[in-house]
Amino acid sequence: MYLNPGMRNQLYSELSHAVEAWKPAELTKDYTPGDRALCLQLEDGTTNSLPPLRNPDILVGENDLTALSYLHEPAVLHNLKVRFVESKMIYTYCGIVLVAINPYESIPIYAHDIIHAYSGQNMGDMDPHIFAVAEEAYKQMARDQRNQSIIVSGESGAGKTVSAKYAMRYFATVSGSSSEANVEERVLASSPIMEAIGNAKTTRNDNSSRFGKYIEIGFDKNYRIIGANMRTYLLEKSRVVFQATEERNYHIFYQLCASSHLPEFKTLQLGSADDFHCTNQGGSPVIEGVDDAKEMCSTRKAFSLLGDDTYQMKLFHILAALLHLGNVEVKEISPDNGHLTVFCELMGVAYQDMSHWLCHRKLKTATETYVKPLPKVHAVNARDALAKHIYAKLFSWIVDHINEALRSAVKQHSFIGVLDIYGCVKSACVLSLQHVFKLEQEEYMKEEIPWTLIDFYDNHPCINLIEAKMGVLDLLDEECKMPKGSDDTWAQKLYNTFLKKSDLFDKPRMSNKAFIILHFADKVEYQCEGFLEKNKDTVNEEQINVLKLSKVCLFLFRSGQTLNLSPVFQSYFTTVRGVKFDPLSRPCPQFRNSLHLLMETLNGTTPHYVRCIKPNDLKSPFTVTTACARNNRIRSICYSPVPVDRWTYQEFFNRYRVLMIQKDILSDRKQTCRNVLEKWVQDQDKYQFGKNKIFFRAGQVAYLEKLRSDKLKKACVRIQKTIRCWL
Ligand code: AOV
Ligand code: MG
Repeated sequence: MYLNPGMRNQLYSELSHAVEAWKPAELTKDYTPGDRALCLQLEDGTTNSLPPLRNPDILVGENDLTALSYLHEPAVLHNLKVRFVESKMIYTYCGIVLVAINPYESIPIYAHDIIHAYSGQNMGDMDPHIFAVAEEAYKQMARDQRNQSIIVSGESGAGKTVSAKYAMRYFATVSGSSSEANVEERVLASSPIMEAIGNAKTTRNDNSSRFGKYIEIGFDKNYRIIGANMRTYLLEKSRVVFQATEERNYHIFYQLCASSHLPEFKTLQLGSADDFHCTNQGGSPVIEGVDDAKEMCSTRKAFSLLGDDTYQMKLFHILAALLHLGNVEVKEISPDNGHLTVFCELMGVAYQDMSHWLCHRKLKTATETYVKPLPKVHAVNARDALAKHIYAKLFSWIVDHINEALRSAVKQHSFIGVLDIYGCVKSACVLSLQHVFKLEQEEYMKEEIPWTLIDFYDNHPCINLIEAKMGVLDLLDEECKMPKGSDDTWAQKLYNTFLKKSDLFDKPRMSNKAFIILHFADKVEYQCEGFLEKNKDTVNEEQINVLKLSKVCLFLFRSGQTLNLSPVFQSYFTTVRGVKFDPLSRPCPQFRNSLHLLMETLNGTTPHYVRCIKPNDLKSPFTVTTACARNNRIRSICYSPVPVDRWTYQEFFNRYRVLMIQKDILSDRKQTCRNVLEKWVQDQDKYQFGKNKIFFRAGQVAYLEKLRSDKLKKACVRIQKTIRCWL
């Protein structure tokens, strides 16, 4: 809780409350320093007691939250509010983590002169900034001869992609290339391309990344930028054929439609995005403040920087073809279906073959092969699966192509990786926490401190329930393979396997087609309907064979990847303390492997963390909605680093000199501090002496501050008296 200064009995504290976030309460008994608890009465008459947790004034507004004696939610919230709302400072440190609050307004702190101001400086000497983190990574790369990574996390719309781009811009600016012309410009050009094909408007973010990206920026032995390489994760393929209300497909489709009048695009036979099923489902084809035609110019410019224009046109052909494919009615395809004709022209495939295989399927038994017409639902699903498959191929082809263009001829000496995930991929979250705790523990070990204060919620049981062998997802895969498997039989298997056996699993009383998973603090009910069909989502191999005969799109299928990339994809909507899983797109073994690879890579680097915070849901500039800022976001900061204060002996000495008398003061600072503390703090468990630092349990700095200010006040009174005597 947070107590306002100056208010005593009429005190509005803020008690945690689910709806209002904080509730008013009154103190029923005066608090005196040293009390272990505050006695409170809420408006409804109930009483409560809480530890006194207000931070001393000198600490409020600090640019490092770990300087707070009490690192709890309201204190963090208050401190961030003071900095963000009152002083318009969006960056604050929390130990080794940079907390970045989305200002939803462009602020003039990213210009070239600011980059140069941060270049070569020490982190502690400058205001917290993404550039300071980037500089730190750059410096440590050279100093420690070690690869670095910047891990950006936070919920959708919090500012991850923006932060990642500024970090990249920092490296491109401070490490201007030597030999190769404009390599830094080309590295930066990868962003507009990836955003055009991998970002879309969602209800939470107008430019939401629908894939995860890890980009390694390569440096030579003089730490000049020489190239880059990226890996992508979890592209949301379903968006290509389906968008929820108010959402859009990938930007590139709207950019193409907005440029359809250009002579070079005439052959694409496009028109308004309203005319295509794949771009009009959300009913909201325009993004406020964005001109898709203009964006197309940037996309094309970026493509041109990274490759030749012929390929660019080929890609646009395929993308336009997908829009036409989405408009093809698959039942009873007539010999002259307009959209299918254009699709076939653009893709360079035979109309006859394509129209046949859009509504038929080849079935193989042990002895014979026969062709069967597809029921309409299956034909629609197969058409959509094809569109998604082509898009995914195109996407990974473009990634490969960019990587090729950014591959350096010069030997790479080291790299800095920037990880920009979407939402918050579960494993990356867990990983980042583990890293933070490891670093904390390392500091204790370095200082030879025996405490283990770390206490954080472990969501492994929940992850296991979903992911482990014979977990929820495995059973889904099994059921998909059963000839008679259905959503209902799957639900039944789940009940048989987990009901009463797992504390985290439950069944709704009134339904046989749903299940409940107890994620941290909240129960989530999942409806089984449609799981199996989505999970199968297989591409019709005959359709792919038709495409492979085409000269236009053969290049997409040349890579070594197997045809049926199991479309079983995933995204994890994660909070640090709980995992919700999205059944429509979930993990395939390949993904799990690539995530392991990512973790291995990250583990080989020195990590730097940026935690982005979305302060409100309305995209209002410099506004914090309390209820919004609570709810895991702030909490995740409070729990990541450990709530312990630490001071070097000299810092402690400087601040609390006033508590010492002449005979306490020795040349040995550590012994001096020991003398003082033994005098003032009885409970020896409240502090620990490390080799270079003192560590305090939460609350001690507040106590010492109180002693200090009392002393100073007394000293003041004495001086005033003395002066009066003189007068
Ligand atoms: P995200 O990457 O975290 O969401 P973005 O980086 O796309 O979020 O940020 C969302 C929007 O917030 C941007 O388009 C900007 O309008 C605004 N914004 C973010 N950071 C800043 C900043 N430093 N200064 C000004 N405006 C900013 V997602 O990708 O949806 O999880 O999947
Ligand atoms: Mg993003």
